[in-house]
Amino acid sequence: MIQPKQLAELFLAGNDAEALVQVRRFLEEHTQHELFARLLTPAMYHVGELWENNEIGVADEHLATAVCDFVVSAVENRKQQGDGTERKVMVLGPEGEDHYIGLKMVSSRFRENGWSVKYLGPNLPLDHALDAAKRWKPDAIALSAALVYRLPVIKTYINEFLDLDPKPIVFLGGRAVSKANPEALRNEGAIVLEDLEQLERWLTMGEEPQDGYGISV
Ligand code: B12
Repeated sequence: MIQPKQLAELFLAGNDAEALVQVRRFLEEHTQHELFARLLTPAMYHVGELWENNEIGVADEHLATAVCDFVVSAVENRKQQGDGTERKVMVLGPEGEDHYIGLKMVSSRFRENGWSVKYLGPNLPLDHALDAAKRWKPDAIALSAALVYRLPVIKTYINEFLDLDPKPIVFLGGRAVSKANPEALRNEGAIVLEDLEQLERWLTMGEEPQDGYGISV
């Protein structure tokens, strides 16, 4: 079975065809959640390390991202159109945030768990996010932040979303969350999920997060 670093090499070589072959092979014995958590995320984190150490350049990292993006889309399980009674989630990154592969994975996991998803992508200004939420009235809004200095902006988004009527559940995740002190994020009223594993448990165990896996406030 392919390892994350080997997959990262295929990403960096721009070898989308072989990357997809390997990923489909992995999926013969693993779930989509495992693919995201155990193979694709570590592969991209490895790309990040190579970039940080100047072993690869910006163009290489962009190419790797594009291939990863392609693979995430290619393994998406699109089910039949729902009957309109599914729970609804809006998924987005705040203004200034360019990282979006994690958001796409989160969208996919909601979809596979039967939710109706509007993936609004990264870098969405607050006014537009609020406008979309007022029109669509989602049950939940999932936000992602990759960089710790994004957290003050995220807090503004959370507060504004929680003022909506009807009030959605607001999820916050992303690399910044797993690097930050969760205590600092507690009093914002969002459910802070440190990784896809925690999201999976929330999605499969129902509405009430249990202490110990989610930092629910
Ligand atoms: C690709 C990449 C880019 C691309 C993004 C392209 C894109 N469309 O996404 C580009 C070139 C735009 C970019 C830019 C920058 N980047 Co960048 N980037 C990366 C890289 C290599 C991979 C990102 C990625 O796709 N990861 C894979 C995904 C799946 O991981 P993830 O986002 O963490 O998501 C997972 C979890 O966090 C979680 N999750 C995420 N969101 C949510 C939400 C919810 C609700 C839940 C439940 C879970 C969840 O689930 C996901 C699946 O496991 C990372 C390395 C890394 N460690 O991630 C650096 C990295 C994040 N970038 C970094 C930096 C510094 C930058 C820049 C500031 C560089 C610069 N000087 O311009 C800019 C900032 C841009 C901006 N304004 O946002 C640093 C951050 C370091 C730090 N101190 O925080 C990193 C870590 C690289 C490094 N090692 O130095 N980057």
